[in-house]
Amino acid sequence: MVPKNHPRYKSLMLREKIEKAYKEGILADAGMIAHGRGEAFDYLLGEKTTKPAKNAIQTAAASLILAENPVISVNGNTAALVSREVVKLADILNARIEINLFHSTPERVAAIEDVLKKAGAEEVLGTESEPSELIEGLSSPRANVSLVGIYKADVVLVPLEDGDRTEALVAAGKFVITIDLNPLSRTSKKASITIVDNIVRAMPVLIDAIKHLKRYRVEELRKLIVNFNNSENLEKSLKKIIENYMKSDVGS
Ligand code: PTJ
Repeated sequence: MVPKNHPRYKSLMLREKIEKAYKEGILADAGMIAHGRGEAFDYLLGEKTTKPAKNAIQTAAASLILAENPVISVNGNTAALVSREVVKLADILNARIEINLFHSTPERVAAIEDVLKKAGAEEVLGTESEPSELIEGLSSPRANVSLVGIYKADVVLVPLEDGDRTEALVAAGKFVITIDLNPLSRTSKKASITIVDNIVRAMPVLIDAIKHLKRYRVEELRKLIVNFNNSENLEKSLKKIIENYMKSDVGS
């Protein structure tokens, strides 16, 4: 049990969640490593939602509101950390939730479906019980997507993604939003919008932004999207890391 006054309480609690999810068969083995890499970047970001992240979140919210067929793609780490928020987000957007795994096994798909259903999801796509299609240019099991989910989607939220799939989704004409703590990753560079933040902080902010921006006119939302430049915004995230490092303003 981590004492509440521990300086790294929040981070250690996330580790506990990740460990538990691993033992429950939700997380891939590599999910632990991916989490560790995320922790390192989060440390350098000062474990805060930065200004560029907030900017990306606003734009992501606008894109998701304007989407005709928004889909939230869920992997092991996402299910382990933010299953309730995924369901909340899907509810307010009327979006579909789809499980899509890199290290896919029927057991993991079932365990993740169970977590999402327990979090309140009524429908979970990406299970073996519905028709699937192939996204071109991918050799991993991630190429298999639901016909009524990612295949048909215009906007896809794919947190903690790998570069190949982001690239393939963009090539398939999708508007791809990712959440990735690493501003240097291929996913971050290839996505239409990259939120460089910890998924546990970004999701509640994204949900609030959607609630707020839903009142805006379509033209105002479009303007937010047109004015956003992902490469420039990524550079700002990277600068934040460098600034923190130079000031030794991180760490506890
Ligand atoms: O559940 P599966 O089988 O689909 O596998 C999922 C993982 C995450 C193992 C797989 O997609 C993978 O190997 O991903 P990568 O290539 O390691 O990329 C994961 C990215 O997520 C890295 O750039 C990490 O920095 C980032 N990351 C890790 N934890 C978080 C995060 N970003 C936001 N919030 C986090 N909590």
